[in-house]
Amino acid sequence: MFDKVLIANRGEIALRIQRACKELGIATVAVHSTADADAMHVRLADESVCIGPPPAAESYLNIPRLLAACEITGADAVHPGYGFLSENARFAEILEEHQITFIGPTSEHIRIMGDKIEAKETAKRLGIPVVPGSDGAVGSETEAMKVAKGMGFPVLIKATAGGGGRGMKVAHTAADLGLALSTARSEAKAAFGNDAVYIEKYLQKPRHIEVQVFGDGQGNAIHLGERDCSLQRRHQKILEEAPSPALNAAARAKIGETVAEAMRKLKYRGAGTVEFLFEDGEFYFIEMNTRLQVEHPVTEAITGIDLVLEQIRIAAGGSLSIKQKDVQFSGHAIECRINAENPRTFRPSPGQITYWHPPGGLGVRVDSGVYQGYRIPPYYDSLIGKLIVHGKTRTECLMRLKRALSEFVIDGIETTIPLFNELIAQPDIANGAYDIHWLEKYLAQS
Ligand code: MV4
Repeated sequence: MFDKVLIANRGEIALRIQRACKELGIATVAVHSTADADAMHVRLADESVCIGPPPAAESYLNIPRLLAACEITGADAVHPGYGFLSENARFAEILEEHQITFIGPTSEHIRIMGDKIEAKETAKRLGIPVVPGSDGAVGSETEAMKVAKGMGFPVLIKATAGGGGRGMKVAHTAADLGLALSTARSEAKAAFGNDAVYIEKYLQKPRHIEVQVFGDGQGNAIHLGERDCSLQRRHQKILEEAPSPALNAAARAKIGETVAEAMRKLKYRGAGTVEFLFEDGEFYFIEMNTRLQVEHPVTEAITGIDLVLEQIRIAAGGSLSIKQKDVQFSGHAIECRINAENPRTFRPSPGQITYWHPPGGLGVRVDSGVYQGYRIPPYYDSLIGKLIVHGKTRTECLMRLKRALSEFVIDGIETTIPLFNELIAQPDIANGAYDIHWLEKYLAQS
């Protein structure tokens, strides 16, 4: 087992990782920019290293500085969290070259899944259902038109170097295709330095359902059920839940086992999330995330499994401590992302938290790195905490969520809490009847 883990992240996920390390008796190193010197995880770490000024490029994304922090402190492993360098294959490679363990998948698997065309081809080869579309990248407009007409419009053009909604363009008719193709290509070139694009049939009312997987790197893998992440605004998840209200037990078992078997074949190591669109009872692979996700606590709530403990054990060469038959799903969980933003305009609202009172009670968890008096810096994303609520049923979970939200007091800044009070009162949300467009339609009409 590791002696010392450097946590290459900040905010709530840095504290979350620190908790798992402490439970395993592992010393922790916090790295921080000058803007995060007062962060909770820095205060609670065994050691801390200031790695630079606020800009992420000069701190949390700066590989030489992170490597230097490892060498100064003698850290023998790094946990990247999510975002920042968590899916940077080169970072994983460099750490391994310095005999420092990257707590995550192999750099090869990170690289494969980071290229969306290669990820889709790999998924298809492993038996995972994918969205109908082009066979790899499309070249000329003529080729694109042939593929599009073969599938029928509308179609979606995606950048292979994109992901998470970046570099996508819809072509509703043949007349739109040329412009959509050239725009997608030029935007991909500008954003990612790679203008390769592919085409897919555009699914118009899907849900976004992702399956949590865990592999030990030796050909064993299990799935931990799914999460429904359809409530999104501009590709930012707002609320996530497990299990999905749209799946029955048969669909859940089928997609879970399909994904687990694919990860066994791949010899995947660590935590991973396979993303699907779900429409008319069918699953369609869109992407795989080779990292721990923000919304992992809803899976922890319904399975009782600590995903970060498992990540650390696997990275230290351990085998999976659970077999598929041991995975039991119990109840229902919902996570609300509490952002320091105006609940209507979503304009960031950094500043000092003058009063902080999180909710408690049975089935209520708050993952946050802030505290009363803490000053939220304006440099990073606006997530200040996650409210995760668990109940025996979805109805009980919603009751508890409503109560927990009513208890949550955050003064001094604006937050998205009022939005959640509104949303859980909407019949579609109460009934779980929403797709990926529901929230933006709701916000547009309210
Ligand atoms: C799609 C799609 C419809 N049809 N692909 C958005 C980000 C990335 N995960 C893939 N995304 C989509 N891919 C096809 N063929 C719709 C989306 C999409 C979306 C997907 C999941 C959650 C929210 C979304 C919001 C807009 C578009």
